[in-house]
Amino acid sequence: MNDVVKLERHDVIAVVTVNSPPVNALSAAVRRGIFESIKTAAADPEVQAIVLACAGRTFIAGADITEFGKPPQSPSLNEVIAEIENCGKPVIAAIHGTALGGGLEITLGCHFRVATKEAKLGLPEVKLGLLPGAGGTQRLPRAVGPELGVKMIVTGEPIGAAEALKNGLIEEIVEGPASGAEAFARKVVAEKRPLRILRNDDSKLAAARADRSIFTNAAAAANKKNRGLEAPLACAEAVSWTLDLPFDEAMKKERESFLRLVAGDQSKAQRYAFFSEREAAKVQNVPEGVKPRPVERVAIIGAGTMGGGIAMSFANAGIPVTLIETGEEQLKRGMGIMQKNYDATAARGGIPADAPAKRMALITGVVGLENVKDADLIIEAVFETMAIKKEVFTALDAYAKPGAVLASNTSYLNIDEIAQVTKRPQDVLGMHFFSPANVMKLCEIVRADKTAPDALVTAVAVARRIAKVPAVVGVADGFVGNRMLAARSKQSEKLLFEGALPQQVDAVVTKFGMPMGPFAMGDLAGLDIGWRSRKDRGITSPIADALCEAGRFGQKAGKGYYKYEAGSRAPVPDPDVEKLIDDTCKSLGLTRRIVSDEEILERMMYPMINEGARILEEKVASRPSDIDVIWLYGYGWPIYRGGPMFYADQVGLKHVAERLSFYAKQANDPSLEPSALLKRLADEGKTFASLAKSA
Ligand code: 3H9
Repeated sequence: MNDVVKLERHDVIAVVTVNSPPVNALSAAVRRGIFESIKTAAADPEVQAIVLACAGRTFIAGADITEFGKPPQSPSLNEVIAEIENCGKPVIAAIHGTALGGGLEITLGCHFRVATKEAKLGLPEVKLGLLPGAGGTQRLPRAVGPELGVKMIVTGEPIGAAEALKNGLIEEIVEGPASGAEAFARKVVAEKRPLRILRNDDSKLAAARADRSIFTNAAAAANKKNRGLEAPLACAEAVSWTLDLPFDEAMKKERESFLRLVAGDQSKAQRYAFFSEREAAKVQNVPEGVKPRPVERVAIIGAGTMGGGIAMSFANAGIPVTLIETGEEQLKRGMGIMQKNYDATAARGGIPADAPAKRMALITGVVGLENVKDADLIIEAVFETMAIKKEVFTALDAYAKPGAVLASNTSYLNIDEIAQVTKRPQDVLGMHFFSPANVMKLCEIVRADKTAPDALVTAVAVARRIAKVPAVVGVADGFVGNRMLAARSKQSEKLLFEGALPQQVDAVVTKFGMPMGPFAMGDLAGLDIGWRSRKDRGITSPIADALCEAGRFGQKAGKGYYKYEAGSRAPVPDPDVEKLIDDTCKSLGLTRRIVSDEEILERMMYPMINEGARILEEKVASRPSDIDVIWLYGYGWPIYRGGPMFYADQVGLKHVAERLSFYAKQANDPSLEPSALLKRLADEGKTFASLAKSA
């Protein structure tokens, strides 16, 4: 039919094959090709059934996201689906890989669906800030019932072939997708099976139409984790129209809702996050064709919270791990915590009942660094002290096999210095995981001075294999994320001296969409850690020090910046803290003032953005989008705000720069002055995004 869609005839069966790598997204050419193929096959008197299949690694993975926001080209996806649905001959979708978004919607216009056993089917539009815009909100609930339908559409999570079969989304599980679908098509023809046209089939809606709570309960359950997001609510509302409105009217409303969301700021931010995440995995400044080294076994040094979490991430991906401790006691403790963690997840239904045993079997706990000898990748996760790190790396140099990648999970320390103690600095880099490491998706991959390109791409590839989002950064104190966080912490502390209270600052930050404010976060991490480190370095921080002197170490002590009821993690504002802040300020001769929420927000965000700009100037990060990825996946930055650099572009760099200058003068703090890069972009009326384009 065209370059990307082929039409063949196998006697009475027409086979339409989409071949548009990498994921067969529904570009205008693909839509046109399918439309014309169906029309041709429907008009061919010899053809009795039509199979729609895909070449390559997957069935259609959705609309072409890069086309959003551009002038629409016909035929629209709805027109393609209508052509299929109304063609009068059985159309069978042959699904393999992932049938997602518009890809699944096309199959819902088909009369039958078959899939291979590893296939996944879903409507993930919500993750891009959208709702399914080609009938998915109306046809999927008709196929699987409104309970599962609303769950799949609101969470965006796909289901596997077995569940799809159980719930009537597919008719059969087949071996080869196209050949299986063809055999199925011959059966349909022989049996003269009536076409199943979902738009006309309300049978699965009857129960929820009679008892609305079936739907509302399922919608509420699916919508639990969506603070601040518009799309999940729009998704649930659209599915509810299956119960209340005629199909065509609901389709009109679905379209309107889709167009509203696709033009909105949230979806723009979420689509930006999707592409930024993929961009981050493309390592810059490595020679073309560099291949990752093979990694079959990993060793992790240290079975503490970080080491254990990292080990679990590998075991979750089926990669065998040697977990190494200095003594039996520590090892037993670490192994016990992982087991408990897995058991709790299985008890919650988060993983299958047999998963804890299977995953623990992949983790071999041993004592002694000499046990790293078989590992292709070694990740050190011991105490954050340079002397200890150096000791460990000296030993790794002695025991690791040639070519093994040696990674440190340090969150601050200089990897160049660590690499120097080995005779193989080309194999040394940082892999900075975020706590809890088995949950948080970010991995900052730190490229040191001498890191070899193939060692670097190995770390990136491994991170992706264990379902982490890698972002390559350079050596710097705190790398990217923690360095920017330090800029924010400095301001949050200052705000207390000037007149704000912890609960006011935290409320502004959480209202913005972050999961926690800086003070609740401090309480969670433990205030004594910073106190000890300040003492070591001869630094004071009068309010934080006074809290620690009063035994207020945070959550673990039941009190910190807040108080905590026994057994509760919920921070409760404490008048004693207010008094402590007041007294400290008085003793320092400081007069407190009313600080507005607007000032708090600007002083929490803009200094961080300024630090991000410095990080770009210094080439510690190579793309603004990498910085955004780091904040999205390591610090819980709200996805609908895209990341700090994206947010700054939305606010306008001129405004950000002006406010920073203002606060620099107000606080007599020259470090708040806009960085050279920020100032230049602001003066030229440009954005951080323009840097990526010019690169
Ligand atoms: C939708 O369908 C709306 C409709 O309801 C209504 C319309 C009216 N478009 O992730 P990978 C690119 S919304 C364009 O690394 P994997 C991706 O950028 C859509 N490009 O591979 C990357 O490019 P590059 C609903 C896309 O194997 C390359 O493909 N669908 C699209 O790890 C490989 O991607 C979704 O939200 C796309 N739709 O994972 C599904 N998808 O190599 C989104 C991918 O230049 N996609 N690319 O960096 C995914 O979830 C994953 O890509 C998938 C493959 C699971 C398919």
